[in-house]
Amino acid sequence: MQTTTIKIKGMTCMGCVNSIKTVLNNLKGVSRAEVSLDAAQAIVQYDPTDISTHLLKETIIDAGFEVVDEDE
Ligand SMILES: [Cu+2]
Repeated sequence: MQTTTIKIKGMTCMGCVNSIKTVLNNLKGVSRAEVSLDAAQAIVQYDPTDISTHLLKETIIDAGFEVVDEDE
């Protein structure tokens, strides 16, 4: 299990937080996703054999938000 922090742009309310939380938690390989509006980030615990950070980010983008890309 690994943990990654993903910086997110575009969240404005708890509805945004909850929708990102839901899509992340529904992904196979994600064991836990915590999303913070104040910190503008998601902290995701995932199994790298099932899912990549790339797909995690893609999922957030597909949900209508922006990911601030940092070097990994
Ligand atoms: Cu919102």
